[in-house]
Amino acid sequence: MLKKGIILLLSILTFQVKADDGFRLWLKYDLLKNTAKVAEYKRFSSFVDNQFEVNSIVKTAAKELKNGLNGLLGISVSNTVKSKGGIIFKKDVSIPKEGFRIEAKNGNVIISAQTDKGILYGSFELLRQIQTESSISTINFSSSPKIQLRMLNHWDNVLGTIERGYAGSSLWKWYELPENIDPRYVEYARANASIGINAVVLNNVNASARFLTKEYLAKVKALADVFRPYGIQVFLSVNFASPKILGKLKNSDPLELEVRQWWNEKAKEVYSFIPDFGGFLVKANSEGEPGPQEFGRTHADGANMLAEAVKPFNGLVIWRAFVYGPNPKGDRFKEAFNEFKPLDGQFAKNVIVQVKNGPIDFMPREPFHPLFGAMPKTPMAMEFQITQEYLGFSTNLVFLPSLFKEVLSSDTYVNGKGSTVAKVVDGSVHNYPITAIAGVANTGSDRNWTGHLMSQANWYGYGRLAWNHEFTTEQIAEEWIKMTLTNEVTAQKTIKNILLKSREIYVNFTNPLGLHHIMGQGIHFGMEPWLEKSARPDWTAIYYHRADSLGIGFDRTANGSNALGLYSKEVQNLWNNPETCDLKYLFWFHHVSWNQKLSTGKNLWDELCTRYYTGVTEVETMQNDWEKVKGSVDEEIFEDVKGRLAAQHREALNWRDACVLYFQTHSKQAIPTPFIKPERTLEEMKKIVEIYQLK
Ligand code: GCW
Repeated sequence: MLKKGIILLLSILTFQVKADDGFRLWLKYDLLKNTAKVAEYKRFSSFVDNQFEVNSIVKTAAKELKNGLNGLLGISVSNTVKSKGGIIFKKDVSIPKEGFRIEAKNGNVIISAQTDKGILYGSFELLRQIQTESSISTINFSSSPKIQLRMLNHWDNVLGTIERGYAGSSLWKWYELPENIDPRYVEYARANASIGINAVVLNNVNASARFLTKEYLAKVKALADVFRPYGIQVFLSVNFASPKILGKLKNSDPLELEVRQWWNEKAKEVYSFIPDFGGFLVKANSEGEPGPQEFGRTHADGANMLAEAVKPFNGLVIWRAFVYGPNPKGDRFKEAFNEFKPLDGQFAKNVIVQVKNGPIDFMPREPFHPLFGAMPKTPMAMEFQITQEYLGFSTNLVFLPSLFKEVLSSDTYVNGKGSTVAKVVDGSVHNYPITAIAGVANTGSDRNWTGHLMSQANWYGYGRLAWNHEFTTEQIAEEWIKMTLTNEVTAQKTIKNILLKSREIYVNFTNPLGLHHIMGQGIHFGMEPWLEKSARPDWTAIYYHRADSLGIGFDRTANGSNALGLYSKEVQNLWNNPETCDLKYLFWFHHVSWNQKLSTGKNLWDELCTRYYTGVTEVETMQNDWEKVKGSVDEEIFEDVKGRLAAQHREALNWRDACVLYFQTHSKQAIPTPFIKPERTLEEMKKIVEIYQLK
């Protein structure tokens, strides 16, 4: 009996030690196996001495360090200060706000900063150095964020659903708040703080006015109180029609006195709940959301009204530029530019315009949005999407830092060579006084937060790039893998290789050569290149790919819509000749004949097929590579990723077969050798998509 009990107990214990459900993200703090390193780290970890001011953020830092070191080194870090062998927090006003320096000196490690947030980020950095087994005996480096506001935007709704969320439901339990504080809120805040995220927008940009009621403000306050010690400021998305909906005013015209007064009062109320509230994020006159244009006013009129309301409290207004109208003859690519560019200089000082990375909508690949660099007098925030709306939900492994980095390092040439998008966003090109970057979150109630465990790397990588856009994708992948998956070097290399190739693989089997917006209607999953009719012309696929008997692609040169003309001359020169245009962007800018010979040596049709077919075999390679790490990563994680890769393979086959068969109806050419023509027919592929569309 006793023996049986012991065996049971042992098996429970072993199970708990071994199984990893991904909940702890990259902050695992498991005992390090490298004994030499542990010995080195222990020399610096016997106590934490706070020579900084005591406040809740610094307390958080000390607590995190102690917990982390206890776990990683298997020691107990004490409060008793000695002269040597500890970690010391020190004030240094010469360090940029939120930045830090970590330095080994006189047998201690000193974390210096100007602000409490700097101490917090420095502490997480020291833990990262230890988690990734770097040397700290001679450590000496400084780091500070290049962008001031590093935000996560949640598209979470009042009823607990998440628009475009693929990892369960909302983390925010509105009905339980403010009384019940889910411990998970703290875990969420820790994860964000560890990568330098300092602001979150709690709710969907398709915003319910309910968030501005007293009842909800009390709930928002409860969350803000949890996040504050982690250096995270809270923002809300607001519904522009709130004065009418909540205030029962006759309209929400931003130039009406009573509307302005309503917002002023509302802002006062919000700040009475949350004194350090960040401000409002607004989606207006976009996809049916209300906005100032309903009253003949401009985006600037709308933004400035809100800016006036939050100004007394140092609040900000973040106004989105994601606008486009249903014009069958127009080009959606140009619309945000045409609406916003003329408003440059008209926005109040505390307004930031938030622009999606590309001109259409978070596609697997887009050229950078032409508004970056075009509004020197208006701070432009970057909006990335971390949740994989157009990138295969949480069944596809796609390492998004590759996409983010591609956009950030694109050169706008607005102030000469080197005026990259990153430098526009971080303010160095136009000296913006406020700088911001946002990522639409991929978090949800799933135990592992992001559905696909590998998508944790996208949350992590977004934060790291928001901190410093000069980090390389290699470095980010390495750090994340070491902290999250394994300390075995061969496995680390294999996984890194998978991550770094994954985005291009996804592009290959879905949207090669600059195809875009050919995904399943509404759901945005799977493929629907044949889509001809939708509620709006610019929601169809044919509007974008323009395939016909002659060729394929959207002519955006001066012969076509001339969207290319929105970029600086140097960028135009890069892309305006179909013979020399980077193949990545070919169909973004050119209608190219099926028989056109490309730089790859193949004709266009053959190249298109080659991309779709290789995309699928590359997914197979990812699957085979993943098999090699069996035994080096946790079993539960291994199996889960393996299963999702298999699902991805099925989807890649669907994309390939559907797209080559459909485009073949235009090209009228055979599938080139050595590829074998799909076993399924186009009609069969259409049925699969029809099923995706069933409600
Ligand atoms: O691409 C679209 C999404 C919508 C989203 C919108 C936006 C929040 O399909 O779900 O709405 O973008 O960014 O406003």
